[in-house]
Amino acid sequence: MRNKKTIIISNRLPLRVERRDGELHFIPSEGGLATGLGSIYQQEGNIWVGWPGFVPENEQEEILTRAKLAELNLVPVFLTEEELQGYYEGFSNEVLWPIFHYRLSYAVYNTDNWHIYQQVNRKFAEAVNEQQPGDKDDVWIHDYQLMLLPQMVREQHPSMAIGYFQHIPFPPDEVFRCIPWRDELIKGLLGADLIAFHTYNDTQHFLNACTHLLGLPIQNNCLHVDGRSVYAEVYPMGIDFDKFSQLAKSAAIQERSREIKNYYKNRKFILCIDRLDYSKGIIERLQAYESLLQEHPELREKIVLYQLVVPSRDTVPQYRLLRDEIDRAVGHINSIYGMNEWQPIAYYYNSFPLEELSALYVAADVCLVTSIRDGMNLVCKEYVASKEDNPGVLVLSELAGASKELLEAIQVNPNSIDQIRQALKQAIEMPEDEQQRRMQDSIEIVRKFNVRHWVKIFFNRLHEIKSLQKQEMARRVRSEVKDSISKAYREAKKRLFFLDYDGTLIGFHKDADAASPTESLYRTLELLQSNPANQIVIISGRPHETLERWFGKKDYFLVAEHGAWSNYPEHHWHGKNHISTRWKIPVKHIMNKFANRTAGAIVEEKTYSLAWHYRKAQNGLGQLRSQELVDSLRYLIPDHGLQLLMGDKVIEVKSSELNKGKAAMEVVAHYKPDFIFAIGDDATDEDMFLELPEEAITVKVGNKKSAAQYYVESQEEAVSLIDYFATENLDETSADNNNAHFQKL
Ligand code: GDG
Repeated sequence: MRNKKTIIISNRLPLRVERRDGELHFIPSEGGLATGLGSIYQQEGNIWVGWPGFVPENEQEEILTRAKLAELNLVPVFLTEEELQGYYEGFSNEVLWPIFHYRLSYAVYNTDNWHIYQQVNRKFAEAVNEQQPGDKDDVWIHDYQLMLLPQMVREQHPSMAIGYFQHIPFPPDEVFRCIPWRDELIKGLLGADLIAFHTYNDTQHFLNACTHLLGLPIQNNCLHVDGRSVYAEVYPMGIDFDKFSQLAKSAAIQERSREIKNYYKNRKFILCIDRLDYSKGIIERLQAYESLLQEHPELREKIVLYQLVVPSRDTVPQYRLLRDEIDRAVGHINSIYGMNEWQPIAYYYNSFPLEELSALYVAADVCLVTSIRDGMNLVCKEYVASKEDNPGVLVLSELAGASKELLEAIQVNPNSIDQIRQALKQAIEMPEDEQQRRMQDSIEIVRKFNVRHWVKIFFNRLHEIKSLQKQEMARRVRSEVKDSISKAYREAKKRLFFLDYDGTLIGFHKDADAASPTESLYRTLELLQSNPANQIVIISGRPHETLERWFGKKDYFLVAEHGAWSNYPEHHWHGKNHISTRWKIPVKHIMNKFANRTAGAIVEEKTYSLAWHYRKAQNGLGQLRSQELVDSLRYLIPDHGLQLLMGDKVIEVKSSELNKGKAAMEVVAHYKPDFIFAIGDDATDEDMFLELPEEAITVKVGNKKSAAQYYVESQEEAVSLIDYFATENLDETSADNNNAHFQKL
């Protein structure tokens, strides 16, 4: 039997390429992601798909490369110069990166680059396909360069477990909206089953984009996409804690750290490590450092700022400009404030071995992270992990994802030079016992939520989601479920069909009056009712006058206003006259007050209920006002024996003596059926699902939490299920022409 396989996909493969003695050598990367996923992709059968970095175009070498990479379980996706330019530099780094880091003015929208981004995502999808994955395999896609890939993989493998993790922030939907291709990007992500981010805010921003831009229904953090439940969740990435902590304790690193300190004459050592990027707030930090030297001349010669900038993306114009700007700022500060024996800033534009990084972390009295925006920021966690045995203070931007976890760091707004300056002063002067206490809390967090833990909980959740989806599939009305319902249908002689109206028989209309029955709906209902063994009950919250207008001439039983009115058995309307309506005065007053504040909201008065509709109100505002309305109404509810219903874009208040459950049971008591079918989409239909006898077949429209046994995905599917029963009549009539049993009915 074929083993289950895990496929990791990211823009870059986790390796470094070195040419020694004329031969290419591939050295696995030591980066956080590579370490965390090492235990997964290095297992036999598993693979990591990505761009290997430079590869000479000559084919012979390409074959050689493939063979060597295969030994490391790595599958290369080779990219041409043009592809790299359009997909990576052009689209990923000149549209997605700036927008996702709130730098709207840096974005360069170029349609050709968008097409190349699509094309390269497709290329990655083909590379995955070449691995001939099975539907039981797991795929984990990483980061913003591959936002379209989840859906591309999904199209080929409908039931595969697909996870996506975004390492950079997700912006508020109003910012995300600026991207001309925003809908396609979200749809691409929604191919995944689990879409994860570093922080709660990123997750909320993504969910808002799904509802505000695509109008997708959402329940907590779950979206329903083509019949599949997709979850957006928070998984803050960790680091390899043990590696950094053990390195920091090793004799060699301790020794190197002492050398560094001595070299800088045991001055207070402030460490900054960043990839060259405008999101890291390097310029702002240098300004804050200058302001510290200006405001506190007594600190001159007593401190040193060690700034390591790792070269990155320097072919993108913004990055080249930034590099020049840093050069100028460092030169300016060193030339103005420096003295013979003292340079205020030690600046390196370079990449160092991990051991050197570790020695710097150990040596640093302060680690200063001032990202203007950062998905997580691993540098600050690496610093914390290196501080088990020696004191240190972390100054951390509140706009880095890590700030949500490292609450004991001194947190600063990176745009405030004053705050950074004050934080630096506080850090430099912090007593050692306070340093230790604060650092200890951070250490515990970084230790526990390390990168292996992150990988483990992500995969556990992905598998859990897959099994939730399977359970949902079992509840979904598909052919097997239909077969078993059909069997019960055929065996019955007296059947009742409870059909909710809005959202079930007819789709959602902004204008409630426009939702009148269509010709085809009339035909379906007529066909169903034409079997003498079938009785339709239209059970709705609508006023009885409306139901009378639409269905008064039919033989259906009609139940209006959640049971306040009904027209059976004699086909004339009677209401529940004993029910008090005194409560309507205060409730109407409150509802009117809110309708006057909310354009598009209206109050509907029915005999025994009041409804506050906000279908036509501004998206989001209607929701907010409806919540305020519910809060204002709450105190009236128990005193007057009322029930408050939160339906689809409507808040309804009615006497609790009335509900669809009680109304349906009255019909059952009168009609005595041997087959009951009930279908509805709303909270009001839940009463019906709960009260009907256990053997009733209850169906919810939409895959939401419900007391119903089954669900159909959409209103259209609801009608086609009813149509299925209606056509069943035809089969039955022809099949049973010779059947005395049915002819009797
Ligand atoms: C993205 C998100 C998110 C740095 N200099 C050297 C070196 N490094 C290593 C650090 C650290 C890594 O590079 C940088 O990670 P960050 O998290 O700080 O930033 P990004 O590269 O922008 O990463 C970020 C991250 O993805 C993970 O999800 O945290 O928000 O932007 O590990 O140690 N490593 C070596 N030499 C150096 O000179 N060997």
